Amino acid sequence: LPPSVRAALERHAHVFDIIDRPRATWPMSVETAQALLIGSGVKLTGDLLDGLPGVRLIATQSVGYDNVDLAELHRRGIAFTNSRGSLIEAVADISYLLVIAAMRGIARGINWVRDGRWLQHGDMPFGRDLDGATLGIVGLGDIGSALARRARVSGMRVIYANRTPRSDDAANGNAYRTFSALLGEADCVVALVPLTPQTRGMFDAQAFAAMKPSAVFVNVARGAVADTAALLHALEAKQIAGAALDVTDPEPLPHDHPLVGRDDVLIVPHVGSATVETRTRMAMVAAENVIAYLDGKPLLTAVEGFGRPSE
Ligand code: 8YV
Repeated sequence: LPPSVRAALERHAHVFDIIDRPRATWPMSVETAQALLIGSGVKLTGDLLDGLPGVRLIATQSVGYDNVDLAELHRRGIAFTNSRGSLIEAVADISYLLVIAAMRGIARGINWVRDGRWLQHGDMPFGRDLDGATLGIVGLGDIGSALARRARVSGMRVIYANRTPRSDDAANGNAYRTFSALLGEADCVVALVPLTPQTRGMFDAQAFAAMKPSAVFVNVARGAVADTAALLHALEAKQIAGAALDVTDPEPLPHDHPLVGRDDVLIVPHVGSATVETRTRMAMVAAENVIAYLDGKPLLTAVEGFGRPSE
């Protein structure tokens, strides 16, 4: 936790760190803990909660919560909040960066300089214009809308696939498509869906085969919404022209993984929200939820269906 956030929490509560510490070394008093603050790297299972019988609220300093066993929380009547709203612009910036990088072949450019191909061969193969190209966003929520705004500045046309079309299309200029229509039409496909049983592996061999061979794939959602082996195959078979990934499956991705170092893949290590300002804000939203809970006040950002039992 950033020191300012920890200090805010300590004004209201006793704070214990249990992360990465074996259960046997947790302080006895942790059994009386009323709230648990986590990040998306913590696998939250019933087993973990068994050691924290007093916890009535869990606050995650993340938007995604595929790491949390919601059924277990529901069964135990535990309230649950995320940090939505606190990272939209930072993640949209990284998404935009990866869209540009994928379309312009920036991974190849970095390798071209580093391994001497610039000296040896001169120009590298050309990339593609964003201006006039079609951006396909799969999962158009707050982050996707912020990415769409940025993409339009570069002259891109924006189409999107959601479970249901949005009512603000006319105002924003985004056009709804089915998932399969989007795959066949977009020059750049961006994954922005949460990881759920329905979205796990939705970018599979069939999805990549449906994309244009000139199109690129960007993932800023969760690595597991794409089938990693299918992505690698699609790149090797030149079914798609490239990829740029902020998230991978697995994470961390080993440095000798076949996706690493390729000319047609740029990978950054899950840094979408990783700025000083945004990470502090995300932690503060989680802390403010904890404080609201302890003070008996309404939670700020309860996940739907997981408010205080009284709400
Ligand atoms: C962070 C994220 O990596 O919010 C999310 O869902 O994936 C990222 O912002 C992480 O969650 C920090 O805990």
